[in-house]
Amino acid sequence: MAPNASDLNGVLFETDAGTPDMALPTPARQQADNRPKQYVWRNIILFAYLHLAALYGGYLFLFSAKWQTDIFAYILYVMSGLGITAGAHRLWAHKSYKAKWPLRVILVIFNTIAFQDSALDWARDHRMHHKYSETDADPHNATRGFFFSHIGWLLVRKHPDLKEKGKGLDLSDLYADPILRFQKKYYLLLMPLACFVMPTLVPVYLWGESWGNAFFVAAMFRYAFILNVTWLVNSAAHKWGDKPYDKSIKPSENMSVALFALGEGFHNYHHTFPWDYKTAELGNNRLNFTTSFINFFGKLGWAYDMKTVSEEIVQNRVKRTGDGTHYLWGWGDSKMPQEDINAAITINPKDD
Ligand code: ST9
Ligand code: ZN
Ligand code: ZN
Repeated sequence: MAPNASDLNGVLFETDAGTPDMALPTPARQQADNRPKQYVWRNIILFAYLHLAALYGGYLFLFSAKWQTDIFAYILYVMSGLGITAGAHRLWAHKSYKAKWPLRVILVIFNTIAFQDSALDWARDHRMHHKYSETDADPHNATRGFFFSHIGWLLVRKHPDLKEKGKGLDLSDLYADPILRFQKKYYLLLMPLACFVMPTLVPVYLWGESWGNAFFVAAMFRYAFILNVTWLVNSAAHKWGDKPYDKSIKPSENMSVALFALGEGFHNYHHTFPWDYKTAELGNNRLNFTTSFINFFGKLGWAYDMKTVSEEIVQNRVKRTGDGTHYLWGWGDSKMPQEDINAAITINPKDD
């Protein structure tokens, strides 16, 4: 079944929007059926092992590893995180900006270190997550609960609705990129090298770390940590937080998640305006390292055509569908408390 306006449950690109303030013409619905789950025991066993190994790695991180190994694990976390946020998410899934090939190569390397499957498959699932948000065709449908949207969805077969509706997704832009095709074609070779082998070899050979510390800290602990941070966007940020932009959907503004997810926790904004390269409203850049990263490459000319949403559209949307938690629009806003007005310092005051 091809996607059409009547079965969409969320916008993905501007072209999906049907109102002047960029919403769907029909209200979003939340839905999950009671179909029995088909467990995938291979994944259950592998994820159980990963998390046990990561707990041990966390202990070694604190009490045994060399400081160089800890810093290296942190650098890998940021690099692989950017491969997801700036790469798979904002560039490939949402087309919210464009990148010249050297930046795409950097991002695809970072993305392979993250091992969240090929960027092509990641973007395919993520496009479904936005278009059919919180229905059976959403891979990590949050209406199935915290556990399912966090990790449970990777432990069972996908819902037939997802596979059916997914046939209508347009992925031609992604398949047109030879860099993405190369990553997908050689994924089973490149991914183990980037996510497990390289992170283990570097500490052992460059600063004499033990094999155990290198593997459990820089590979297993770092990998499981970033996976869980990513999954928190699907679970926690679809459950807890304010909804200043659209109160009819589950995605919420979750600052704690944004802090760890390199700026990806402003999820009510993101589901309302998914094509905005900042995934957050202007002013939230303090927690948005990914936006600073893209802006840096923007200055070099490697990132370009960054899309964002005008303040007027955001303001109209906040007024129409927000839950009233949006911060003040500026000086003189009717919600501004009198004590803040009294306490404000005015430089060079002049009555006019
Ligand atoms: C991982 C991914 O963890 C995490 C993604 C999280 C996304 C978060 C988004 C949040 C916003 C961004 C914030 C980023 C923050 C980052 C912070 C960083 C500091 N459309 O999948 P299969 C069809 S991965 C269309 O095998 P099963 C298709 O025909 C972890 N069609 O389904 C396909 O065949 P093919 C490591 C679709 O058999 C066929 O179905 N990876 C779609 O039900 C079979 O597909 C793993 O652990 C679609 N969307 O198995 C692997 N999907 O592919 C986990 C499927 O040939 N995955 N089709 O075209 C699996 O093992 C399996 O997918 C499964 C389902 C068991 C879950
Ligand atoms: Zn979401
Ligand atoms: Zn998204």
